[in-house]
Amino acid sequence: MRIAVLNGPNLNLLGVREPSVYGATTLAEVEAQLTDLGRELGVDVECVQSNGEGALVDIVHGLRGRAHGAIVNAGAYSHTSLALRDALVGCELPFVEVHITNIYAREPERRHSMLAQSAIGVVVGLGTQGYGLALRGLVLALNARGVKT
Ligand code: CA2
Repeated sequence: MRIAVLNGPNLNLLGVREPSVYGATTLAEVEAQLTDLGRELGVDVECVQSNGEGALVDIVHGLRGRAHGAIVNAGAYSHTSLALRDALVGCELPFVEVHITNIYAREPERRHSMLAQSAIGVVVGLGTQGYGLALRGLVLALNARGVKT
């Protein structure tokens, strides 16, 4: 099983800026932890970050038929990007949406996700640990759909 981990705009700043909001763990550390967890679970993990909406759409297109599922933190595009939802749905890529912060406890413009209605599940507000929880949940959900690890 191959799982993609997609991070959107500004998440390359994780652990570098605003640690009081997003924590002190860097994106490279999160990706390394997910790769290790993937090994433990018997799945290949491929991590990508982009600041561009179109670039994220292109990345999803490139995953069609290659990845069985994805973990997606689309950053601020989560709240605006119908294009990204269309790509995920159009490429038939099952995904779990992740937010490091509890978007429902933040400003009104962050309280709606364009992606959530098409996600298998959503993990919010648990910090960067949420990525690992999402990976475990996604693998279980894909196993239940008959995808072998
Ligand atoms: O809570 C999340 O994971 C978010 O997706 C993070 C996005 C934000 O726009 C969403 O509303 C919620 C922002 C990512 C910015 O990441 C930074 C990390 C460190 C320093 C500055 C920005």
